[in-house]
Amino acid sequence: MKSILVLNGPNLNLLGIREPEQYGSTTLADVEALCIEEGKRLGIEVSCLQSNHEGELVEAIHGAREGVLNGSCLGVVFNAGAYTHTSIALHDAIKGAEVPVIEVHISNVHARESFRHHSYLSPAAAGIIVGLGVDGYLLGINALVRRAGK
Ligand code: CA2
Repeated sequence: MKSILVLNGPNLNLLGIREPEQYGSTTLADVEALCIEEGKRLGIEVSCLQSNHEGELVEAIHGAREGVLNGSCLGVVFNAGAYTHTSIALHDAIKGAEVPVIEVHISNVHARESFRHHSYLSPAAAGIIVGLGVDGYLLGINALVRRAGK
């Protein structure tokens, strides 16, 4: 069975617990369960990881490389949180590992503070989904599946 990694960055463990007006009331555990369910529907094994540490996120991207190279992994659905706007290390990891990444943001970052308008990840991403709430993760999973079928 093919696999997809759903990767979440800093503070996304607070999803559904704080700032529901910005990010909704769905918790990270809910999001992960929805992603696993969507994977089952599509015949894909979805694994999920959240980390508040940049280096762990870099290593998770590196870890997906082997599966992508041998065809068992379709890629990564990645919400890097605030590291989106700061991390050259994550840009380099995505480029270096040659892993297809769908960048996801729950909120419409372009309708928010200007410091959220720039993403270091977008130039390295296979695609970007912004502002569609937690549905963005499910759309990202579907995008990786459809992309692999081309
Ligand atoms: O909209 C998104 O998905 C973001 O990636 C979320 C990040 C933010 O820094 C990006 O600019 C956009 C923040 C994730 C933190 O999530 C929280 C959830 C509840 C309470 C506090 C933070």
